[in-house]
Amino acid sequence: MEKKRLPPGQRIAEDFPVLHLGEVPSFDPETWDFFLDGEVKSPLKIGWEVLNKLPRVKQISDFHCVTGWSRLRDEWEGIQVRLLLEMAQPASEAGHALVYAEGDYTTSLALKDLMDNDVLLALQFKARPLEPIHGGPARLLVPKKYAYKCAKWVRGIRLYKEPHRGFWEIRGYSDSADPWKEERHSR
Ligand SMILES: Nc1nc2c(c(=O)[nH]1)N[C@H]1C(S)=C(S)[C@@H](COP(=O)(O)O)O[C@H]1N2
Ligand SMILES: [Mo]
Repeated sequence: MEKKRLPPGQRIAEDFPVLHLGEVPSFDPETWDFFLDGEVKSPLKIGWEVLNKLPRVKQISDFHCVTGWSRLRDEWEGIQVRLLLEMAQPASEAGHALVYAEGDYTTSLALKDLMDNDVLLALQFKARPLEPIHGGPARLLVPKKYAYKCAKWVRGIRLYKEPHRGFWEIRGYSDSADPWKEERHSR
């Protein structure tokens, strides 16, 4: 039964592995902000307090790391990225995005993929604030892609006319990253 939820070449992780480069960044709610800019009509920069007043959704989602482990049916809560995009109003020429995290981590997504209802700026995991090691205070959740798209410690999104590759996408990992098609490496 669970097999139907498990993409090819993946195994279920009993724990929640912690996987990232560099240090866990510190979080100061006074200075933290989130931007949405580039090819938008109304660039956005919002602080932690304002972000927390936005409506949230809860969802059950799966999480697939390209190295082969998956977590199934976790409860996540956050703000739909779609809502943030609608606030910023993408320009008609905008088709691509880079998601920027603390440090040098970025990940690339097509704008249409970011508009999916299940793409969240996730703030809670299993009804508790997201732990710093898992990307707290805010990480991207893109359930339909390998988890290198789920940038931890997200600080903003920039829209572009042309595609731009993110950190792992430059280093040989697939830009489309569909676990059901095993799009692990770029070709
Ligand atoms: N900022 C940042 N986000 C990141 C990474 C990273 O190195 N830095 N690694 C990615 C990868 S490859 C995976 S599998 C997941 C792991 O998330 P977890 O540590 O919460 O399991 O985070 C993704 N997001
Ligand atoms: Mo990963």
